[in-house]
Amino acid sequence: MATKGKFITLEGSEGAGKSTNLDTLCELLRAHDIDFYRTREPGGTPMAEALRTVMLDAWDEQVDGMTELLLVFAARNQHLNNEIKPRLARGQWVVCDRFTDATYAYQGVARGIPTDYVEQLERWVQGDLRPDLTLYLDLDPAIGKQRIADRSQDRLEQEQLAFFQAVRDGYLQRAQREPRICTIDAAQPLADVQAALSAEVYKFLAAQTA
Ligand code: Z5A
Repeated sequence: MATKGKFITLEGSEGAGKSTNLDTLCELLRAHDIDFYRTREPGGTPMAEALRTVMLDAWDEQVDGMTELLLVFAARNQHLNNEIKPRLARGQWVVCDRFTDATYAYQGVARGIPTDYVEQLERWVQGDLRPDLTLYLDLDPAIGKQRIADRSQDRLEQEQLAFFQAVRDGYLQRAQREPRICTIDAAQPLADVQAALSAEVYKFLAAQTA
């Protein structure tokens, strides 16, 4: 396998089945004897997890989109320096539940923060580090909302349908621009979603050994 670890991210709007399909992805990597580390954003270190709580909690005041943007990049900086970069450097793979494509979709398109601001912070915090592969689970947000209707919802999950439609538009725009993003139809039955995800991962693994 490669000497530098690979960085794989999973994205999708709420109810798309990220948690379920992350398990599938991890099983596939395990079956290929790949040493990997599973983590998530915002979060992934004690301090970044604390920032996640601040970001997702309900507050008795308006939360500005720029505040969200700065919180996610503060958490990301901590996560990158303390966990992600050292692991990749020593050859371990990293599987991350959401990363900067989420920032473009949620804070950029859905909150209306200029893309240029997201790009500047991305350059500043990440340098040239980008995921090697991103699996995006695409789903009509109306279906996603139904799937998670019976669970308690954080501040972002309480947003209206129009917000999640904008999130989806944001992800689809990213997928058009970035060849590393594989879009998977998450409205299919779970077994079909898992098969589609597995096919993309096999293609990626084959390319590493070619
Ligand atoms: N956020 C941000 O704003 N900016 C950023 O830069 C970053 C994040 C990095 C936390 O994310 C929030 O942070 C998120 C974006 C924001 N807020 N929102 N909204 P998170 O990833 O922790 O939150 P989540 O979206 O709620 O994740 P989740 O729970 O892992 O995702 P899920 O897609 O809902 O997954 P699930 O639990 O696997 O699936 C939901 C249900 O659907 C469950 O009952 C499954 O059994 C069912 N399911 C799954 N697949 C299927 C299929 N194919 N058919 C039928 N039913 C299915």
